[in-house]
Amino acid sequence: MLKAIAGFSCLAMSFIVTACCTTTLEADYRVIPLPEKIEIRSGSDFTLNSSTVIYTPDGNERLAQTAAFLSSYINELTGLQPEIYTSLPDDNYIALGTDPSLPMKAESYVLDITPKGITLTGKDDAGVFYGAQTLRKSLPVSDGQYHVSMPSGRITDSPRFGYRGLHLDVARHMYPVEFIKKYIDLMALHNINTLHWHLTDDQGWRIEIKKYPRLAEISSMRKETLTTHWELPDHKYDGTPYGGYYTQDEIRDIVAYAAARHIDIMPEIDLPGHMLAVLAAYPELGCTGGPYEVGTHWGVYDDVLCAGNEKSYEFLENIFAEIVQLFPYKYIHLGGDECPKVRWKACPKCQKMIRKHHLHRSGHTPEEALQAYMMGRIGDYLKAHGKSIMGWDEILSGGIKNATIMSWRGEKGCIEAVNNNLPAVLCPYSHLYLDFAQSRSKKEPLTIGGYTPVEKVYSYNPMPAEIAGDAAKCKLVLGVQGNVWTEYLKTEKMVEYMTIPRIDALTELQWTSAEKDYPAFLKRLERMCKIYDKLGYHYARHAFDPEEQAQAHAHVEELAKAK
Ligand code: TNX
Repeated sequence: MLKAIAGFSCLAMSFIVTACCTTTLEADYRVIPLPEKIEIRSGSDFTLNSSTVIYTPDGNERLAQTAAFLSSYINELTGLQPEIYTSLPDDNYIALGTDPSLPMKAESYVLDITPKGITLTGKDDAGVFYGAQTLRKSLPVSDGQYHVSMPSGRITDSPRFGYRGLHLDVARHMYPVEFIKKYIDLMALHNINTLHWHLTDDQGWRIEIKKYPRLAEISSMRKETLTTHWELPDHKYDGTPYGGYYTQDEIRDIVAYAAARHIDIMPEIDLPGHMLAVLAAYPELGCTGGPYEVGTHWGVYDDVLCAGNEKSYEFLENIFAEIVQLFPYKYIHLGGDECPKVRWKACPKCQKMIRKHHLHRSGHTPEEALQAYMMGRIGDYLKAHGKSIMGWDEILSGGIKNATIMSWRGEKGCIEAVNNNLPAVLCPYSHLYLDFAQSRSKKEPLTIGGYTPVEKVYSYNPMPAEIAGDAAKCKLVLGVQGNVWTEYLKTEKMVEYMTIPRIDALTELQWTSAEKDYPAFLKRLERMCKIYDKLGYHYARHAFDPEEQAQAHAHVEELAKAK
């Protein structure tokens, strides 16, 4: 008996000790991307504790979803798990709501923090989602369960650009569905709203197309992969077949997963170059008829889709008939990059097509005009299906109309596009190719080359000086994107290592309008890294290494001087 009482009292004691010792840590609203305006009021804080609830109005499914996300975000970091209510309690709440009349841009939000509760008002549902991301990132990170003291005040925030993209190449290397979702989660954490999904290339076709089963059977598999750098002599191959593809069910699942997180997926079917994998399965679509094999090394191949053969157009239209069903986003990316013209020059069918459509009198080289003709025809097909097209900046050279230009070879493409009244997205390889090396150290894993440390990404000014003074032209710059090409990124860990934390600098370019302050950014980044640790993301730490910092800084200064 005595023993039992002792046992009981001991248990009770430890409970009280735990309860009274729940630590309270302080939130910090200076997150990444930095909100537009943070005003702190003096006086008492709001305390996030085990009785805090999230209120979401009954009947709004999108907000209910964000409420569920927010509750799980809070749980991941603090161990607390706020319940979700559809009636507003008197106090200790985080209340979600929208107000379309807020005099702010789409995707904006206001957070009002008082001792009684937090009110998160979005201009729209997406705004509420971004407000929830800000709350999440403002939480301190520690072990075990803890309460959070949230300073009273007001946060007013809107994105600088409407198009905030991150790209992923799954053709050179591919990753399981679970990883694509983890990548989407990473994007959500950074307020990035568009996944540019590069699904096809010379080295692999990664999407099931019911009408053309050989794409999955043949085009998705390569016999081996280059293991050395493509520009160095003495190429070595691993001798191991590599491949795979996403089924249409998997694609639908991923699209829905992204949509729940306010992320659109823009599929890219790269054409008419970078299509060797297709030719391996359907050699009649190439100018020479083959034989062809799926690419095993990186770079640019001369064999491209024959643009003089009506069958190529029929093939593309059939492919896109399935693509438009799978991806609800308004844009389809048609590639258009790096398409050598040697085969077309020697191909009677291509030459005949050029003459038939008077492309030799277009003012462009006949073969460039032929590419523009092909992209234009597919573009018209897509337009008839309610889509708009995007393409790499090469498509400007044949005189394309009605396309959004992705400017990757510097800013020239963007400038030319907006001067011709075409919208553009900036992703110059000089600053926004996240497959480039982040350090010059010999200890780095093999990469494609270049040198793009975090500070360099951060230093990029995402508005070309040539058009900055012209408001109408600036408006045509829809946004900014970071590209993750995966020739050398064999594993999921490598993708994370290359993407994080450069994604943090990227999101500041996309979202934040404030003056740059790299040292302050680094402090905020340190806190983000704690979140990465907790969520199990692998990331690069060069930005915190004094030697790397000095090299990166010198490089950025040099570039600024050279300008
Ligand atoms: C250029 S960017 C390419 C890709 C490569 C990348 C490597 C573009 C439109 N084409 O095919 O993977 O460089 O950085």
